[in-house]
Amino acid sequence: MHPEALTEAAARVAARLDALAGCTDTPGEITRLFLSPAHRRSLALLKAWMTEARLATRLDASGTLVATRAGADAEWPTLLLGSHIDTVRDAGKYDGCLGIVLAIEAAAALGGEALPYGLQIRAFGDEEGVRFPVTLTTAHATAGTFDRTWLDVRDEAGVTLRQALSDFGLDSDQADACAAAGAAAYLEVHIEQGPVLEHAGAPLGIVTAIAAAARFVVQVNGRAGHAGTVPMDRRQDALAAACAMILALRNIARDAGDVVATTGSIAVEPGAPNTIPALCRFTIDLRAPQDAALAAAEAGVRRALAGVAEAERVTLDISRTHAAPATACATQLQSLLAGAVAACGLPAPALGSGAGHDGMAIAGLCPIGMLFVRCAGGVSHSPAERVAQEDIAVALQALLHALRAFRPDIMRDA
Ligand code: HGY
Ligand code: MN
Ligand code: MN
Repeated sequence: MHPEALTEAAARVAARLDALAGCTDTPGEITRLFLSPAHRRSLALLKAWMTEARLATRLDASGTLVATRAGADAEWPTLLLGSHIDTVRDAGKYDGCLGIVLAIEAAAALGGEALPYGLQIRAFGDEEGVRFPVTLTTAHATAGTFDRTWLDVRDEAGVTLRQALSDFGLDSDQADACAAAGAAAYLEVHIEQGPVLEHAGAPLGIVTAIAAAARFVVQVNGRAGHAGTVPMDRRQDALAAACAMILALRNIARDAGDVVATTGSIAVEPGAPNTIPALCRFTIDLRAPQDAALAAAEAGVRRALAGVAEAERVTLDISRTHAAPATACATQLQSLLAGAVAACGLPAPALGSGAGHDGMAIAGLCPIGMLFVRCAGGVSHSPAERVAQEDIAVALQALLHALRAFRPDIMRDA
């Protein structure tokens, strides 16, 4: 692609990301939850851009927007390009969306150029798992591993996923019948969400593997009481106990070295300033590069929380709401992407991903590859998320190289 055309395309990608950022459920910030009005508005924008890029679009029953490039024979293997368009609360505008808008731009740049494979873009609607206490449901639908029990999980308003799909105009009974056919491989371009590329002075990086992850909801049950009359040594304070538990799990992660543990949300009942908390519910997000380290960390966390519960005379319920094993990126796709980045005259550092991605589910369908794009300060899941337009340009250039170099038969012994 000529430098001027590349600069123009990168500017278009940046402008489209700004337009998508306007699709929010909360004015003044970027919050776009699964099957929300903002999700619907973002789909309208993406469909228009996909149609402009001569892609045929359809929304599948799980809430994934599928865009298929014309010209491939039905029995040709397909290369999937994907990422997610849902966000965390008060998010940045690049996490997920960058991969989709870049894929559309690459399809448009290819025009009618012949490729020896089918090309499909999949915009997943539920990677963050913020609205419902499950995650990666749409990528699992594409992988053919959608669990029908997820249809009964409820959001904070008590709406089931089944109802939310139906309210969105989707047939929830078909949510587990959305598997992609003939997928030879999956590629995702995504911001790094960490500082490694910036420290290395590299705009792009090749992902080697995605860390193992597990999420839990912990409920601590104490006993409500009058804040002024219950002696300190007679309390069963659910919130004080939860605080001790959260600090204990943080210390376990700190001591383990390669484990990260986060409590991202907490709720207290009854929530009155002069009442000893009877109940506290909080989340745990636990990750480690390898499955064994994650399992050891989980065992340590369970032991520590049980010890605090006993000491504080409260009861404890820990339920795991998500688990995804460490997921390797196929060596063939790592080499394909490294060659594409090198063809752009750039270094191609390899790095692991501490963040989770749709590829963790898609790996159950076909081999996956990921290209990371540098983001300022490694900041993500924040409105401070930033990607330089020059880095968008080289990411597009590298993606085009990879698409032109990809041959399904390189995946033969993946
Ligand atoms: O949590 C994650 O790592 C991803 O952003 N969903
Ligand atoms: Mn993401
Ligand atoms: Mn994210």
